[in-house]
Amino acid sequence: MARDRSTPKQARPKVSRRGFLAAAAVTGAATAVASPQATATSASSASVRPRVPSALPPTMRVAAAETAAPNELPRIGGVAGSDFMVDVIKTLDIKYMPSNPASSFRGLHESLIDYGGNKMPEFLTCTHEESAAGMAHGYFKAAGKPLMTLCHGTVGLQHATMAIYNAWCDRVPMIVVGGNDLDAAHRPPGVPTFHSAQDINAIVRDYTKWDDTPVSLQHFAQSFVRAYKIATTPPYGPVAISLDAGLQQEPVTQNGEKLYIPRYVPTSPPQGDTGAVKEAARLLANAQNPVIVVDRAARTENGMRLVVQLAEALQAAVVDQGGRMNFPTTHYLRRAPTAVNNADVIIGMELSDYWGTVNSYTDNGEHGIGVNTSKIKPGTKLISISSVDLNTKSNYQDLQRFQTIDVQMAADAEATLPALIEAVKAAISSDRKAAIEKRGEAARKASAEAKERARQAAALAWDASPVSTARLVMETFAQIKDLDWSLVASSGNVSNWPRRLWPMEKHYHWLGASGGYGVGYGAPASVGAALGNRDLGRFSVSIQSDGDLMYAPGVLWTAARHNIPLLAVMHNNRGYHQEVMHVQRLSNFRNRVASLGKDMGPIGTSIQNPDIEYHKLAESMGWWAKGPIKDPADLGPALKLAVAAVKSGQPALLNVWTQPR
Ligand SMILES: Cc1ncc(C[n+]2csc(CCOP(=O)(O)OP(=O)(O)O)c2C)c(N)n1
Ligand SMILES: [Mg+2]
Repeated sequence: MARDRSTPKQARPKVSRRGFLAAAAVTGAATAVASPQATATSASSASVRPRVPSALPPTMRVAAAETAAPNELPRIGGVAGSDFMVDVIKTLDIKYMPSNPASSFRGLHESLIDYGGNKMPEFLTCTHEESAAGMAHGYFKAAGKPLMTLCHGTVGLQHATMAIYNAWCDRVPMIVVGGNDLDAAHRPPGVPTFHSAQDINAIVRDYTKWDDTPVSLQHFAQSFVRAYKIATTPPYGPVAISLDAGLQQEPVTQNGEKLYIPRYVPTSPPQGDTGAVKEAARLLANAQNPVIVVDRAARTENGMRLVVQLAEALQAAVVDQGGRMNFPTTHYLRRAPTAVNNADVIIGMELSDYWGTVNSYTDNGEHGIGVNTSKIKPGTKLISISSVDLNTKSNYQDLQRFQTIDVQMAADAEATLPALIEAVKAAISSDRKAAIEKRGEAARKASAEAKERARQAAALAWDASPVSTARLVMETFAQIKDLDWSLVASSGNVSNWPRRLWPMEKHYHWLGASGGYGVGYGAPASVGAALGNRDLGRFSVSIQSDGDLMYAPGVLWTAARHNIPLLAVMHNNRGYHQEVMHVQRLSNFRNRVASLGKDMGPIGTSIQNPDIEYHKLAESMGWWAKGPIKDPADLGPALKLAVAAVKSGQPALLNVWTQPR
């Protein structure tokens, strides 16, 4: 793709940007029935001035703007500004654009599909902006490339917010473009004005890394490339661009200067300071019991390899908190979170909650305010590598409680690991080698014992009906184990069985959770990740909870419409079980019996009476679906059929009734 190029010189168009917009608005008004204001004015000039109410009902024009067919617009000469925007977007190789359509970005929409050929990016029709942003979130974690999404002014962006917040907390990049008509003197009154704001980016400013409102086409080119760069420099995160409707529709006039597209060159990630890396290596090499804790340490396939190298060099226990696939579940150095208790040195890499890693909080204190205790021995040295230290947004509380750290690097863990591994190897003296070897032997024994315990726990209630979560998870694995599988999401709570029992060794075997714990992530993120996996030839499977699916089930249709194969195995416990337990605990605490109404859980926490027929819901939107499965003996055969459907290129859903968790 040519870069730094200019657009061809255009003759000055006959209709100016604002003349064109005003004409469109006037044409709309003229064809509608005369507005109340117009009637009032003509009446007053004829005879007595009638009383005009201070708050007028919506005019026909207002009502027509989003309910009637738009009027024919005059033809413009020259190149539309949004065609140039498409040229800019195409330099960044953004493959898809999951979006819900809207008039505030109609200029860009039309250019993308007609001038841009609906390729790079391809418009994926979404039924909710939250689903679109959730898809972009999941896609990035499977494919390692960001997507863009278009949102309609105030209202579309408001819908997208929770998914953007999850991506922010999960350190995932996406480019959010919101349509907005800025010029109050010229924008169409009525609905388009309700959908405009001075600054739509304010809606998401607290949880985006950067945003801008370009006021010229050249400004757009700079901002878009800058937005992409900022989003994809660790710590990754969403960015927002407010796109003026006038700027999209205005023809390219060039104003005497040539438009150009800045060339995109990736920024290298921040690496830990050499002195701090050496000090960390010295502490780790001389520790009796070093522990490595990882959450989003591995950004790429190579990240996992590096974590393994560091762990093996030290024969140190690794606690994988699971924000990403950081460490193989089959590795003998993998350990439970309690491993920190006996550590003398802990290195935390890209942890979302360092305080919570080394302290415990129990929500049942004497006064109902919780008990805080340290999990670690006094004097334990703490090391941290986290690029999130470079984020400085302050309103949302995703930085968690403050934790004092002995050696703290505001740097990307994956980029720092090669230097740290070298420094650790150099710092291990020959007399330490035997002790380190010995740690490895003990770890192998502990690992085998932990696996056996997990297997025994999974066997409990194996034949229960509704189906136990361990059985749900292991029957699923039995059907996919020979495929190149990827567990794209696990919503609700299935007692972490996949990460306890599935042999996960590739970086896409587990993609992590939502980040911000905003429920409603599972369904759209699974579809987005399945899209990324589809293009890479991988088989996608998700554990799909009932509560999560009902936030925005329309994403099921998007999966079928765009031929995205995904096996969704439902953990349908007929309720918001997490909340069942919260209300139950509070009732106990207050010496009361929780009121159940007619349901299983406290009022407000069950999803039953009527029971939702998720298989029918999915089927109605083009999925292969079966259920409800209540007898565990029926699960294996149904899964076999579902896997075959997914292999044929379809999404498939199994509605399985499960135990609470
Ligand atoms: C957007 C949002 N709304 C509400 C909550 C509170 N919440 C946390 S877990 C949960 C239950 C989710 O139900 P489901 O997905 O079925 O999982 P389960 O707990 O039943 O396993 C709810 C409502 C939340 N975290 N996010
Ligand atoms: Mg549930």
